[in-house]
Amino acid sequence: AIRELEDYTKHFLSYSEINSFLFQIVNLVPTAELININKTNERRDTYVIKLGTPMGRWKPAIFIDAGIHAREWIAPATAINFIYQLAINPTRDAVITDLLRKFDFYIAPLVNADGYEHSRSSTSNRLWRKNRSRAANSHCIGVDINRNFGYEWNPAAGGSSQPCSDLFSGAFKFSEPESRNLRNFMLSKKPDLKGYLTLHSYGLYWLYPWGFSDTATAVDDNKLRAIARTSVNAMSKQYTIGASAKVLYVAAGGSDDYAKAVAGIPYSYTVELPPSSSAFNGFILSESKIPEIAQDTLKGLKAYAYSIHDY
Ligand code: ING
Ligand code: ZN
Repeated sequence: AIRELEDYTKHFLSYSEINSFLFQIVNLVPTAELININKTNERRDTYVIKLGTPMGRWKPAIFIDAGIHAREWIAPATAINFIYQLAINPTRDAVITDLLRKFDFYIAPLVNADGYEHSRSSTSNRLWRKNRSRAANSHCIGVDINRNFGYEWNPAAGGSSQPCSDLFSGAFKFSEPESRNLRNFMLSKKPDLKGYLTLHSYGLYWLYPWGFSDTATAVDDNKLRAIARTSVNAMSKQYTIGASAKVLYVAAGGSDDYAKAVAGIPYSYTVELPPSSSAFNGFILSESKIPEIAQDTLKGLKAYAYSIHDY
């Protein structure tokens, strides 16, 4: 269905609705650009939208993605709200105007469109996490895209070598188009990218590398923690901050570790959106929660952007 532009921000959209939204934004906003970062396993196109005020000189950039995991519907919804607020700036927010002059924002609202559509389909599994690729020697489907990235890839560290596991790391690093698409995009924008936020749910965590080991500490751990602290202090929800393997669990092959270690993005974070970790079935949220969650997270994004700008 054709929706009013603002209406797109209030619902859990389908893949095709997300694309309609993106196409309308680039038609409306002369400085917005759409980049097709290639197809998913089931051959859906994956888009990144670029938003920023051209300043006639180099600017640092922030890359935000969402929807690596199929069932975490609040993540793409939050990314759609970010795009709307940055592209349209309906409240003429001076902070947004300023940030668009300081940075280019690249936002990929739906990385794993195949898994997302599977999770949306009434005849399937709402709690599907992985993509939809078929393993070579198994009847099981899907790889966990956040275990498939190539830095310190290791199924034994918080992933799995079993195709039937929800945490299947893939047969080898970057076996999946969805992780390769993100990798290729990050590498193509190197060295512009200064920040990376990957939106997940749930639990209220603002996490930074490393995920691959709970005994490894990033050389700039103090800085990563200070930026996380500044980001979460701007929000009303009570987020926990820390290195992901230390405060949550060990998980090798995540996009944030790769972004920092290989793509050279210094300030790389995984954001676990609401609800809190104590929620029952926290992947399933009412659409009525989208605006408040998105508005609160936008405050975190603004604080994050200013914080990394000054480092
Ligand atoms: N959580 C992340 C996961 O992929 C994570 C948490 C990210 C752990 C990065 C370690 C490194 O398991 C969700 N909700 O997907
Ligand atoms: Zn996730």
